[in-house]
Amino acid sequence: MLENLLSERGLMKIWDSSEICSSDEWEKRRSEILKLLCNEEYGFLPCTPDNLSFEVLEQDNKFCAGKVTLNKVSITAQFGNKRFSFPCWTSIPNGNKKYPFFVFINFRGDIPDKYFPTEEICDNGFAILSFCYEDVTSDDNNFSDGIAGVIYGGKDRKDNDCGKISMWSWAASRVMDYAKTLSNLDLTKAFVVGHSRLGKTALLTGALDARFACAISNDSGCSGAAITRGKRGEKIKDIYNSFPYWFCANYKKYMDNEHNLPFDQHFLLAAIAPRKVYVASAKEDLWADPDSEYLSCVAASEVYEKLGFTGFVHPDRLPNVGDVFHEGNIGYHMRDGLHYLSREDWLHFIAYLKKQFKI
Ligand code: GTR
Repeated sequence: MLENLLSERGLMKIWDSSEICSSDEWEKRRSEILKLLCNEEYGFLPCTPDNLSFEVLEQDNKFCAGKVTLNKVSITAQFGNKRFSFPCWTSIPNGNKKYPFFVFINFRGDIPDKYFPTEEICDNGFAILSFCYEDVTSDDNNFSDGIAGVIYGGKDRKDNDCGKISMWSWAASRVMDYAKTLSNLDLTKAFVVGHSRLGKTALLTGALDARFACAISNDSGCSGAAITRGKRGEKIKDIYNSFPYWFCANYKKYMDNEHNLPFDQHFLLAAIAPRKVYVASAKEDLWADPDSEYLSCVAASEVYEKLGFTGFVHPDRLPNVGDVFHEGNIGYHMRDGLHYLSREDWLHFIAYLKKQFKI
């Protein structure tokens, strides 16, 4: 059944080769895919910093009944004679271990926050490093504030220069740079997470930055996990008209023209392979289109299988509320309710990671 649905939607194969392939061959194909995604959708970051520095600004080592240390840290990037700083918060259990950890791209800087139950995450044996996306650059057409101001400095954006999603993703990788300086984190178990526009950002981060062992997107929808060919709800035209600044200017070529995209969003999921990717949907989030998010997982599975790994383990049907598919390198669940990053979503992410990484 699902094979037919994929071919009705005219989905492209990610990799021509029909046989099991070596990881070197995949890395070559993967870098072509990353170039396509950056050139046509998210844009390239025009420059990289010469130097990074970190400073702990505040510390509370009695957070969560004394079980957790909460630090506020300033991350500073130097670009020639310009500098840019943004705050990040680290919540790390107080035990004597190396903790697996989330890098969480959030809408707000609050700890805890309605989108993340900090204490419960830490009680489950995870640390969490979070930042507020608008501390990096504003969520609007202003390209003169935050990191946007530093990298563009009043210059026009070229058609393949980065939009805001790429900049938020850049910041998530700088948080990972900071994580590398901490002795109580397990760097082999780093997971990037985001919801909605920040779920799109988490997927891009997982694709570009191989230090993340899993990228988790919650309700990321259009230009995130959901395939665009045949998508219901939000389409490229809707998203580009409302949020042109999230993308590079080239993306507008595909408004009402999805079939000419030289890829689809399952390429973004696959670009994370052989590392893991997790897609979470909510039944009533019709603007994101749960079926298209699910079909993207089905289509991305091809790459894991050609590499000789388990891809997406699922029945041959569309998803229902309560489905939890945690067996493969692509994890998935669909919960009841609306567009939201809920406690239930976090508990599924945690269960998947515990199972897959033997935590
Ligand atoms: C919507 C947008 C979606 C989604 C959402 C969000 O307005 O159309 O693609 O990203 O915002 O981030 O909450």
